[in-house]
Amino acid sequence: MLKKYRLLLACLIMTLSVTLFSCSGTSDSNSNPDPMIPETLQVTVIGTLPHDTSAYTQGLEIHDGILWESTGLYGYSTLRKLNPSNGSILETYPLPDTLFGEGITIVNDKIYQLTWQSGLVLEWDLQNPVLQVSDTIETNGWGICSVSSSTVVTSNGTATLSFRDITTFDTLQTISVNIDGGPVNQLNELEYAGGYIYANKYYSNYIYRIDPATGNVTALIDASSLLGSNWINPGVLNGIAWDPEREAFLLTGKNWPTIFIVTL
Ligand SMILES: [Ca+2]
Repeated sequence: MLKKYRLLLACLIMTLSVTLFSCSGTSDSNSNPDPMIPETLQVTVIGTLPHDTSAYTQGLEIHDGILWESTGLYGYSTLRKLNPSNGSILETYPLPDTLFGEGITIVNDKIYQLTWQSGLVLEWDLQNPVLQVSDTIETNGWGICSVSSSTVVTSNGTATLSFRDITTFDTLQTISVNIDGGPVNQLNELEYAGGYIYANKYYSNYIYRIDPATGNVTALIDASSLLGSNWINPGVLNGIAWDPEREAFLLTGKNWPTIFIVTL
């Protein structure tokens, strides 16, 4: 008889626990939805281009029907001119062995290329690319994009983006990129399209869509589906270029075999 009561008691406790747990779960999922948490967008691949697996991609940009790429590492850094129709390399412009290439952007027929730790901003004439030093910056160079004919935005591996005057590279203002108030660190390659700054976070397969006025992340773009499971040592996603003709993004990464043409 005692056994029977014990069994009954155990059943009652279990039923009560399940009910409480269930109520608690329901309550959590229905209360306090946070409107500040941005939506997550998936990428849809609409085409691919081959990509040089020796390219340690640091920046990607399309300008007047040409795809430009910056590659990094000491002794291997380059500026490259690519055919956006088939991915072929049209020209390669090597950097001195002492410089580590980073992001690029094109403004007023000049290609601006950041370098990692030298503080030097490199400038190339678009029609006849010859290396010159344009300016210096006071921080590491990671990513760069242009938001107007007079202003570029740079990243340096933190959550801060700096808006700079194109003629001096002096900082005009900074924004702190955040999701619901929390900083998004290690911002790297940048792209400006449709009024938003797009940035990828180092070692992440997410691209962040950022409101340039506030630094708020308005959407997360999940690019993890692009990584091939059979790739040998795939590097991180680090190339974002908006293609106005295709109305699509070109995405690639360090030493990836493929440039993906994607819509969101
Ligand atoms: Ca870019």
